[in-house]
Amino acid sequence: MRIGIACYPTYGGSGALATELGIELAARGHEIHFITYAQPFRLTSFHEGLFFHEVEVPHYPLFEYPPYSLALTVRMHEVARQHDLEIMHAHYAIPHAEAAWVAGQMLRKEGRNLKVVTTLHGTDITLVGQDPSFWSITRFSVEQSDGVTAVSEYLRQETHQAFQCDKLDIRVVPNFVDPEIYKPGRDDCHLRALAPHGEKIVMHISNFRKVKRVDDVVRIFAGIRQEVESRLVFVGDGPERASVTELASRLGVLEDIVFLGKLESVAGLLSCADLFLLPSEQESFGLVALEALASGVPVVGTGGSGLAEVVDHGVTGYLHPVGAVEAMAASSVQLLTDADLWSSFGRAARDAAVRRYSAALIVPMYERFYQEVLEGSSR
Ligand code: GMT
Repeated sequence: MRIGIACYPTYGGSGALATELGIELAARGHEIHFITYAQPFRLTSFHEGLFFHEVEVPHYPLFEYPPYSLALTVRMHEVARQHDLEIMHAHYAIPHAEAAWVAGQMLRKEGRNLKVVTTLHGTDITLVGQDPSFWSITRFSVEQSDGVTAVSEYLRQETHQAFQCDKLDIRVVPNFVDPEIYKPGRDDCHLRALAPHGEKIVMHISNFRKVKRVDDVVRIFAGIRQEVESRLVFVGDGPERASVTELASRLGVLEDIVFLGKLESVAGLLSCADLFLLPSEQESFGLVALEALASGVPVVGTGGSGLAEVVDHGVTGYLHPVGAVEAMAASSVQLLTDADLWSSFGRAARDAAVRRYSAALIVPMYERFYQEVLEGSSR
């Protein structure tokens, strides 16, 4: 198949997933065209059958807000014509689903048929899409898509509720991981640099937005630190970064925290971790938690959203209510101080990630869904 993929190219789970999907599909013989404003951050080497088309937004003094969606639509239209694309796969509804729909309408006028598949990832539905400035266009563009997928059952239900569209057919296609890239093993990890005195390594990776509750990460770590010699490794950056430093200093744990900033690849780091923390307000899925599980690292985080479909409470990690930092700290200490428990959780984590979420299992689900959309049988 000839497939366009529109996604956010910078740090974040939806862009990471979209890029990995493109790479996997190209390896399976499909022709893949990424259409976005920068080289996707996980697209670091040459892959046969995979192309990148940059969206350039012209600046003009009149434009206080340069119209990215328009430039994206025009690029989608151009690329779809030039390469005779059959499918445009929009990852994260805003603005990709709407742009793909308009590009499809432009092509229809020319007698061409471009099918639009939209994958809902998270805050496009649960946060941003519900802002009054975006609600109606998000609902419209999702409903107009020829096929819609969501990364979890939780997100499927949230979409039905948030957009009052419970008749809309949404296929759950979970996120996936490459178990050859994310795997246990500390031979080439950076353990000595991160924990020079053999401390346990607690890790958190995110874009430091409010929804991630990074302050809770620091509070949980402060609880762990009272009981266990440990260091907290933060990967990523974002708006809440300054508040993390301030809180850590107030709680007296700043010296035990390492900030690594934004990194292109985290596989080598994850395998060094003893524990991964994800205490988010809500997660539609929690791709990074899956990457931790695949690396054999148990996860402690919050239940009540999509993370509960990824982490099995009491088997591969522990989930507690949002804000329950003491309970999360206690579960973390339990895991870090009981070597047998930690090993059994680590093995179960790796096993569940490979058995339920390996790329070899999930990518064919997308292929079958594309085929259904092309045959018009998905709706
Ligand atoms: O929705 C977002 O916050 C952005 C998005 C991203 O680009 O990182 O994250 C979402 O998509 C990921 C990939 O499907 C999911 O693993 C994350 O759980 C989800 N984030 C939230 O739901 C907060």
